Amino acid sequence: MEPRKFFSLLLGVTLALTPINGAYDKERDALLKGTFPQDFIWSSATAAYQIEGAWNVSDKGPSVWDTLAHQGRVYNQDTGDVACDSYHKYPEDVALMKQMGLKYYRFSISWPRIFPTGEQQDGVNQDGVRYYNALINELIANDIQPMVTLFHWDLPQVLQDRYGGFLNNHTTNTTVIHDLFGDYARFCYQNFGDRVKYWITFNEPWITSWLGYGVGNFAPQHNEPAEGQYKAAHNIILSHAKAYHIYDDEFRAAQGGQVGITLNCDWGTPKTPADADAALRYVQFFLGWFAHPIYKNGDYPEVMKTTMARKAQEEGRTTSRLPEFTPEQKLSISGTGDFFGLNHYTTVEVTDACCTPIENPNYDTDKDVGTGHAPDWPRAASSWLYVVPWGIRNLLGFIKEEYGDPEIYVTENGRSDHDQDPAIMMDMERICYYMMYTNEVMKASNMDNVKVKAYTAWSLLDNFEWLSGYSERFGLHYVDFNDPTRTRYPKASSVFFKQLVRNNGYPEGSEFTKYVENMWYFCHNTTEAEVNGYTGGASQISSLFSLFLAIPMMIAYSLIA
Ligand code: PNW
Repeated sequence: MEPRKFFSLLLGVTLALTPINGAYDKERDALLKGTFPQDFIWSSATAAYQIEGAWNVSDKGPSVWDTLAHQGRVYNQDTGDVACDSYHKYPEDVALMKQMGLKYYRFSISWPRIFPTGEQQDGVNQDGVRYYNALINELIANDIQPMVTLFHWDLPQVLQDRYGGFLNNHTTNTTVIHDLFGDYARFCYQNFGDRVKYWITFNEPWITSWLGYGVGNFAPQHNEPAEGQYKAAHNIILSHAKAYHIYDDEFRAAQGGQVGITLNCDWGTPKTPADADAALRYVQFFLGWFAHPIYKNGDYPEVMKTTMARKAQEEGRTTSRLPEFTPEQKLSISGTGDFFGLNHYTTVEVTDACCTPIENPNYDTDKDVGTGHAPDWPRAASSWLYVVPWGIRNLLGFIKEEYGDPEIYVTENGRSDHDQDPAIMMDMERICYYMMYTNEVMKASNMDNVKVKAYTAWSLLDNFEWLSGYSERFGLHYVDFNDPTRTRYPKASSVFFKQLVRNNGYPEGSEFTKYVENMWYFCHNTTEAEVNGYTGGASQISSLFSLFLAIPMMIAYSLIA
């Protein structure tokens, strides 16, 4: 039998045997055919601490994540000491991108690899500068444009010890952390800006602020949930503005690049119509906390300010736990984003939860909302990551309306699976995730006229997944962390992504789109089955996958690869 016939027959059988998912909404979840705008940017992302290793090579200083990991605080006592060893293996990483036809790469620079103490006056680590120059040159030589994040959580430990990191004097005029971040940014613009045209100041300040300085389970492990996150966020926003203006004043004319920030946000959907305000409040406290000052008017969202003022009264405080910007600061913060960087993974269901207890206030209860998830939303390996493709379309639409229709770069999106034996190389769930989410992004772009300019897959490689260590895998490529050579192996999702990039979406009539059409309902169904059969290890559906999908997938690849 001709392979193509055999393939569709097999899929037909699979489809017939697949129960219809009650959550599938014919209209909302339908496959959109078409392509992204011609200049659309397809990229993949990593971060320094998660892939580089070489934690103490040359004069690199320790970061707060080195400290946390060396204290044994990570699952399985994993550390980023070696990670993917990209410090040495970067040419292989670049070759993988080339293979996939990617023309952009988002990576981060490790601050303490450049300035070991975080301060230029204490010395520069020239080997660190050489490393990033070599990586950037390798990218350019392969026709891949670098998008560089200046801060992806690895604060120099010395800055935490000397100044309290981002807690440093947050409401006085003597704050040094803004200037230090500005110096570091300037040094990067100076040394790499001739070749780097996309700069992201901070990655997910929400995580640094809340998990790093509020909850304190992330580095630098400062536990002060009533106020720590508000102070840190305040400083991060001002540091961002500083770095933006340095580029604007000193480099833009000569280098002609763009500077933005990457914010993360889960979409909040109301559980019932009565929870609509609560859902909005949730998004304002999450995304608006940073986006409102930077992309709107230099100040926190109104609902955040009024809510926090009311809390202060209830708590008998004279001032709000949410700090205030001075009029000059507001002016300097407003409009400091040439593009809007967005990391998005999941959606939560929000309920109104009025009047939580005030004895131990914290950012979670400050919002007066409850969060959960619908029973039919499938879950990834990460406990927080539920697969809700339509959420990203809603969030993109919200950003368009709320922040004056900015150019949006999706700088991360992806899903995890488990570190298990045998390794998940036929990563159908990841293929389905990318298929469904990118299609929703295309709806936002082509149907809702959102200016989405880029889509970035997290991640190029399996890597150090923060507190989960190497137990959760997000990569398009598999890395064996027990193998000293850290060989990379392409997963099925990298083949899928290559086709997606080559097709620039889902053009009518292409072989790729036909394949996607065949997979569409299966993707919307199997992921649900996965959560039902979820055991923490291999899900029941995995066996179904290998039986009904692995074989047709192989054939599909031979047809379309
Ligand atoms: C982002 N959460 O982090 C980061 O930018 C990446 O470094 C990370 O690897 C990726 O998403 C996957 O997690 C997050 O607990 C880390 O809700 C944790 C959470 C969300 C995002």
